[in-house]
Amino acid sequence: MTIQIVNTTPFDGQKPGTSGLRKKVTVFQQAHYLENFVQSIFNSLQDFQGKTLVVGGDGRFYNKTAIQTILKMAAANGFGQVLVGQNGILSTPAASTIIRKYQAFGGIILSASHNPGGQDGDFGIKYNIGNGGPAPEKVTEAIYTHTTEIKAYKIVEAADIDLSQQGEYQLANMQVKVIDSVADYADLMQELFDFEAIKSMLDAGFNMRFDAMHAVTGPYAKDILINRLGAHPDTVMNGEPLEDFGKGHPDPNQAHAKDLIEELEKPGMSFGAASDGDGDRNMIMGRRFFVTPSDSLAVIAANAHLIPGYKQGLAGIARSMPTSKAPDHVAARLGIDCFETPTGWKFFGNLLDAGKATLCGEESFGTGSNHVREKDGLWAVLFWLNILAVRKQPVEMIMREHWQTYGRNFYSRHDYEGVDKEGATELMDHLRQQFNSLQGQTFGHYTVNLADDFSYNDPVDGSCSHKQGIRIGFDEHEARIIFRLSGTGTVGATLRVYLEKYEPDPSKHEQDTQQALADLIDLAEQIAQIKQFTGRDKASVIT
Ligand code: VG1
Ligand code: CO
Repeated sequence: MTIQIVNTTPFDGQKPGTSGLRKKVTVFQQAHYLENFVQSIFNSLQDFQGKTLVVGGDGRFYNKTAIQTILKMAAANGFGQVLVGQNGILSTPAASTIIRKYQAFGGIILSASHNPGGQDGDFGIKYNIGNGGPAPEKVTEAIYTHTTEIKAYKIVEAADIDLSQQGEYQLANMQVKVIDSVADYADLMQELFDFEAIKSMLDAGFNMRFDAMHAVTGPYAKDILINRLGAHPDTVMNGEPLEDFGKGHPDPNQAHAKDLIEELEKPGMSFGAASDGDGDRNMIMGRRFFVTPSDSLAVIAANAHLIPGYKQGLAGIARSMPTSKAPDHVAARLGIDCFETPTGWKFFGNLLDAGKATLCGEESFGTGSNHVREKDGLWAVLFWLNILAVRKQPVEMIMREHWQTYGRNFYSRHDYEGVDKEGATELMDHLRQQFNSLQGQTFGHYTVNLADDFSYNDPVDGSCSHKQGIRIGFDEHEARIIFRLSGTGTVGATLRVYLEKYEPDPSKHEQDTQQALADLIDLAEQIAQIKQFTGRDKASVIT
């Protein structure tokens, strides 16, 4: 097989965002577009000759085409072996598991996560390093620099590999191993959780639903929940991965997981959960009861001692800055650190590697631990099932008891999707101009004690990341409003407004979240002038 050197010129805008490079499928379909980015990944790496790369994706449209190209380019660039999931399928946490288990050099994950898929949808690609986690900023910046300078890429001329069968194939000097997409991941879950206890609970008639949203977790959920734990076959909904996710929006939240919410209305249902396109997000629900992701992290931390894989205790917790401070209250009781990082899982890697944190979480339906280096949807579901099996209480009761013990952090995120980029940037600048004047200012019941751009100094490698979200903090109720622009969208800009207020008094825990936050919601408008800058008078999605 001959190695071809193909001349190319740079594309603008191949800059990885919060989680890899995400663009419309039609953008990726341009000649050389994917190849340029993949070659730029390889150009930014050193000493990978003869080593192993893991490749897989969430099964969305263009996944299979992209994988064939990546295999041929990996062979031409000198990798020794590629482990690829059968049919090109690997959930993000499964890819992380496999990179770690087989001590691969790194991995390439093809996904645009919760963004819609299909011919007119989104596609994405991201590189994970040898610890199994997303490449840190210094690597993504190096990749980006290479994309601006690229002149040629290397690819072998060869027939496509049959990904539908497990087995070993030769591609030039490289071996391609098509592996079971599920087994390694499911085995790891079985090591961490008390499958016997969960199985007994299910056998005793515990009724649950898991909505895979026609995305990658279908085969994982079927193997773990139905085959290994003996749940009823109806437990997994929308379990067939489809290239366009059945035209749905595989984002596990109350706005998009409508099928699940409807199903949970049926009599006898105790638990519901959903995951996103690539299987790293989770939504947890009890009977007519939604668990806010920040609260979920707090409950997981407070109950970790009940779970086999975590009973030795937690080294620390880490949460992204806009995530609520509910986990901080648990950390304080446990006498452990709670780290605050910028948005994006790549910032947790160092803390996990250094043994400073055991659990991590983001308000965006992301929860995980040191078992891998990605957030992990099914892991969170199993964690909850294990807690329920031990505590034998409904989800709602566990949550209410938690609030009684730690206080309640009322929390909500308001997204203004697809707004004009210029207006959104002006809104952020307008906020920055107010930093000095806001300080000490009183609005109704609230006095501002913090107005800044969040910067993060990584305590492990000393790297600094600036402008990671605008924080407005208040004296009262540990209240905060945070403003950020999304780094995962592909159309215009998305403004995220995060609202939080702490309520220690149990007699006030029954309030509706939006009502409890109503004064802060008004204040966000008053300070940021959202309507004026975006032309929108209400959020597109509220979670
Ligand atoms: C969003 C979330 C962030 C998450 C990221 C990737 O980023 O807010 O918490 O880490 O998506 O998740 P942004 O920049 O759009 O706010 V996933 O499941 O899309 O890989
Ligand atoms: Co995801």
